[in-house]
Amino acid sequence: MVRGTEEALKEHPCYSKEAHDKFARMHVPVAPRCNIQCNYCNRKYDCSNESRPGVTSEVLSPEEAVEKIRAVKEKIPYLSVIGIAGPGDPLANEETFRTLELVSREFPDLTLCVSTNGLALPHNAQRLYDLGVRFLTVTMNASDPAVGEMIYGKVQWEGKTYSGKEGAEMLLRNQLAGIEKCVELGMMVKINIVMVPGINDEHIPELVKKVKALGVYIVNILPLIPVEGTKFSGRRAPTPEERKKLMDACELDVRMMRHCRQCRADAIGLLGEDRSSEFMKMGSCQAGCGPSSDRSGPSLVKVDEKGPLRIAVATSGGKIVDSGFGNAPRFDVYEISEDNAEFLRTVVVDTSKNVAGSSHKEHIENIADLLDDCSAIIVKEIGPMPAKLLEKRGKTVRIYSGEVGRSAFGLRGL
Ligand code: CLF
Ligand code: SF4
Repeated sequence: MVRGTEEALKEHPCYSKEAHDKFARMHVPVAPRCNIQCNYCNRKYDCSNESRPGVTSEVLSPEEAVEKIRAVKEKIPYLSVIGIAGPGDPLANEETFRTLELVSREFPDLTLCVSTNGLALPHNAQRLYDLGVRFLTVTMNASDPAVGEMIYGKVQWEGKTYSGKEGAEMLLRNQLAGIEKCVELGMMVKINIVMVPGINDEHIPELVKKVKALGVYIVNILPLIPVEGTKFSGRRAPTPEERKKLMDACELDVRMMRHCRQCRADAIGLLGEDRSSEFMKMGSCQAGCGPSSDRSGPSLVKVDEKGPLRIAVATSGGKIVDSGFGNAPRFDVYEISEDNAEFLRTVVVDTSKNVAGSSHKEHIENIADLLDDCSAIIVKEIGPMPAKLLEKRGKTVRIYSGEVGRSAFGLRGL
């Protein structure tokens, strides 16, 4: 039985601003294939320190997804939404439908949410509805094919590949027809728009008016994330001021989402706290530094044997272990000896160098260089790539969330 949509709306962290810091969503990455190519998308890079749509550290089968939901639900009782948002297009993957079926059967209390490019939506709207989906997002960046052709590469539809204006026309036509059908069925439709300065920024108000007329519930204008290896890698993201100005103007026509976190395809937790690395598949993290407490667990930092030991802690303010390895703005280095921890220095990291793609790898290597005199690193989370790199360098990694103190260091007593 599907939960009442009104009731579910109040607990949906993306659709309701009031819910965003109280209820969690979990994305299950069961959909690796895509049927179009957006000029800003590159799904090649895979690292849990890289947070943007299209990125995941693992792809799950529908059965694995259900198993993972069981584990997450136990740890996160305020989980309210299961979303399928990639890493490709959910509707281009039959696994999406199998997952929805299994999840709705086992967890009728959870709300189902799907995010799609909309190409296959007219053919699947009824199917999604019948499986219990009431919250649907379409990422739509243009309503004019002349603008659309600058954003999309190829479009694959019914065994043929289209490009240029023809491809954009096909996609936009299906998006509009799909949105109309979903609204008619009574779904809460959200439109995500990627704002690309110089390409669609001036066209967005017209697009918003068009989708508003179709009866969408809310619109979300996201900034372009320029990603290496894509056509738009050299383009700039809009400034926060430019985006705010556009959102303010469009808000006169439609409800505007302003709390989006541009989540990964495997994001888990409240919108502001991604806990996906805590629940990674056993063995997916090469250094064995997976979740902290609910599986076999990371190796604890050993402070005996070889005398003084230097440990780096990922902490933004010095008091709490609150950062991932790749996105930490600062590490505090401690020397541990004879059951004591003595503060040595703070290492400040230039996070502006943390750009998706190969520069991201350089960023990770630079941090490892800065912490080269440390034998162990304590972080809130870490992805497979940095974990492997640290393992190669002989470092011990500990995943820990909580205060920087004796327990974080693995020391006994208070
Ligand atoms: Fe996921 Fe999207 Fe559903 Fe939310 S995300 S499928 S509607 S449950 Fe939310 Fe993440 Fe922004 Fe998406 S913050 S990227 S809007
Ligand atoms: Fe990437 Fe999504 Fe565009 Fe497909 S629809 S190319 S997964 S951004």
